[in-house]
Amino acid sequence: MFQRQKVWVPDPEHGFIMGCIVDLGLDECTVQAFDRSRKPFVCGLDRVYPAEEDENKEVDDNCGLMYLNEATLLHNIKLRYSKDKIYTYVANILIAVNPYTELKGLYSSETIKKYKGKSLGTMPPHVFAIADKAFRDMRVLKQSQSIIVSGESGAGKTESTKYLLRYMCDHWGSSAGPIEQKILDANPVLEAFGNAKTTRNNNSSRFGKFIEVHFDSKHQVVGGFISHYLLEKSRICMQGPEERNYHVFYQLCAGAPEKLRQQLQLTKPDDFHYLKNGCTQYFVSSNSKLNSSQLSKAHQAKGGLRDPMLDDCNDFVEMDKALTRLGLQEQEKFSIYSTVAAVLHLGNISFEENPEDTKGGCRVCASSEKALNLAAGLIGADKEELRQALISKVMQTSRGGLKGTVIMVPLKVYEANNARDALAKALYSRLFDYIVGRINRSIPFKTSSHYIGVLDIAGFEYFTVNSFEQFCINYCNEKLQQFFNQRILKEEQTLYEKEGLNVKKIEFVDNQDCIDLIESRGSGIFSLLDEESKLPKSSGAHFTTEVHSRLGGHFRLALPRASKLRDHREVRDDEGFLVRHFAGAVCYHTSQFIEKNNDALHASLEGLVQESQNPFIQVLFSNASQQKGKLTFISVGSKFKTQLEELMEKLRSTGTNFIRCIKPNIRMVDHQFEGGSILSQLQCSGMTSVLELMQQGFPSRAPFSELYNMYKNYLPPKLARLDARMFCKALFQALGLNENDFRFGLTKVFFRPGKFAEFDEIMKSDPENLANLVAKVQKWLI
Ligand code: AD9
Ligand code: MG
Repeated sequence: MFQRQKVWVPDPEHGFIMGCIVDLGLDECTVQAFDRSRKPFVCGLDRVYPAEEDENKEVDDNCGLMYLNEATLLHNIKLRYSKDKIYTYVANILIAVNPYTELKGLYSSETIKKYKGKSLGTMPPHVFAIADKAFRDMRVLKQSQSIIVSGESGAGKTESTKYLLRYMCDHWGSSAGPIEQKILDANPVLEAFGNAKTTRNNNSSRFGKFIEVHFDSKHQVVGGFISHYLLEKSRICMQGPEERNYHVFYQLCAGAPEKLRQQLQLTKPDDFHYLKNGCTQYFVSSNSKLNSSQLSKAHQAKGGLRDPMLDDCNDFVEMDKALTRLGLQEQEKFSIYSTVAAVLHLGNISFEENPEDTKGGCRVCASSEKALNLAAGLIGADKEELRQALISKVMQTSRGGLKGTVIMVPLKVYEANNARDALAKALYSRLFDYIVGRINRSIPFKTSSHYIGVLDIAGFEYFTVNSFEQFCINYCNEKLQQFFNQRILKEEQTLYEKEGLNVKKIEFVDNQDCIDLIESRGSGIFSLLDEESKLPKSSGAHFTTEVHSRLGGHFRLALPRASKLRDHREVRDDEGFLVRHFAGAVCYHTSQFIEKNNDALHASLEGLVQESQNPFIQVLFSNASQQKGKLTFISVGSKFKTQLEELMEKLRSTGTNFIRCIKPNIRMVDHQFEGGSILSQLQCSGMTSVLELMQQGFPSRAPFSELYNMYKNYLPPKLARLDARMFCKALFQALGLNENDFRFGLTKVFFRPGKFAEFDEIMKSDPENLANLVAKVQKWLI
């Protein structure tokens, strides 16, 4: 069937290249690429796709292509991207390619106005069109809506989310009223505390969020609510090469007023252990609104590096103003900044072996006394108590099942380092929780009728070494993928069947088995991890062995292959496991799973912060119920599982819209399209699996009654008296619409992608046409 026809064949670099088939076998073929420098090569027939006749034709909606497959999808996105058209639909799903450059007018107020109230497909694809659809669906269907934004790091999720919120907030509110402003102000604050420069994204969100904008019955914004997920805690104490800690640390060092910096004893990032492992540069652009002395100080410290996207001085000012607008007084802001400073000073406490201690204990280095003093002061603890809490832990001896006396166990240097880092992480992550909570309290919350929620959460991840963080995020993506499947595929199919549309049944791989492997109560990986964590002598190796012995037969689980886990060393089976995710197999390195899964501080530290003289620190730790001397375990995995279940419940109860963000290249530059990696992103986001159904399906639909109500006023009363179904049939017949473009179900008309919009245009456009139409309908009825 393909002979001499233009086809797309797989290519690791470009995704697909164009060629023609020169020899055809049973399930293989020989292809000659149009690029004649390449020799003919053999390729499996199942990976060869027909190409469009006109290879320069690009369409707003991929469903408008003659051949809808992953190769034409990729090519269409590429053609459009080359013309700065970064948005493309696949039916109602929006694909957004990060332009890495400002596209003129793309998000202007004029553009916002143009999208107001327009059906999806009547205007070029845009995030605004999705926001508008969500809003209209909320109004018409009287149902809350959600917009799920996904993609890999740097793909543009957070930027898209900001545009969606802006559209919702300054679009319908009384021109960015006070509530809308607060919702928008949340962002610079969340980014300061939860974003960091990584090698993949200079402004990478290291947490997930679901932002709800609430509306009243008159569709005015009346409130907002933010839920956050999984702040990356390891970054607080350690960053990879070329990466930074959370922005706020540098913002404070660079942009805080002199007085505040002195009070908190903040100097340049290089002076702090927690900042100097990665990259310590300040980022200051020359257009900063700082006075000259601040600027010159910041410039001295920043080294030669400039980044137009990051400006720590100015960002501090913006973040501080946003906190003020959110209603925080000077004292509360001071408490927040003090906690940030406490983390930095805490990080500067180092330990050394104590030669006087026969049990191998350690002591605080003499050079760290100042840091110890500062940290204790900021935490509101006694310096000596902090010292004791860091270099020893309290334990209860038990004899014959009876609780014995409380004893102090000295810690080794590495244990004291861990204790210090655990305290720093606890302080910072609780501060982050506090800030989100505080933002929520500051956004008013009158009775709301419905909401639109935007989910900005990391997509599927696989690195050279994958740990607990990737395990959690990939688990989350399995759940979201299942939801995507259910919404787009299952529901479509069920509906087609119900409506008797006779559309071929499409199979898709359900990933419930993978989800069960991870989350099943009692036997899932999370449960095994919690079980292990509660053992007196838990270990990563024992946990991994348990996973393999108890879940060994599971199709989705395998032993890691040595080469996959680490590059240069043989790896033992007890160091990890492999999960076959929907988007590919990932090896997890389990050595830190136990530690990362535990949110509890050891008892002496917990006691220290709970009894802090600083009321703010007390508030941060007020919900921790801990008995003195008892080592508890707070499971990060279980908490995330519960949070995720709540999120899924919300998503299930809303109407959903999907935005798939794509990162065009790893260099983070404009106008560079790396086909191979983009194709893999499309596969990971489940886009390619959705194509087959879309191609055959009818994604737009409208109940007869809805069509009737929409158009009855356009036609004479005689016709308007017809029953809704009859009315629609007459209308379609008279219009002479192509039967391939629509189908009549039992209750609805189903349209091929884009056809509903076309139909609507015909109906509403020119009156002369309509008069002809009426005549035709009448004729058809006689
Ligand atoms: V991460 O998972 O949080 O690491 P995101 O959120 O997917 O990631 P982000 O939105 O932060 O990526 O985008 C990365 C960078 O791309 C931004 O800082 C901008 O410099 C750039 N970007 C993204 N979207 C746009 C856009 N629509 N127009 C211009 C953009 N630049
Ligand atoms: Mg982000």
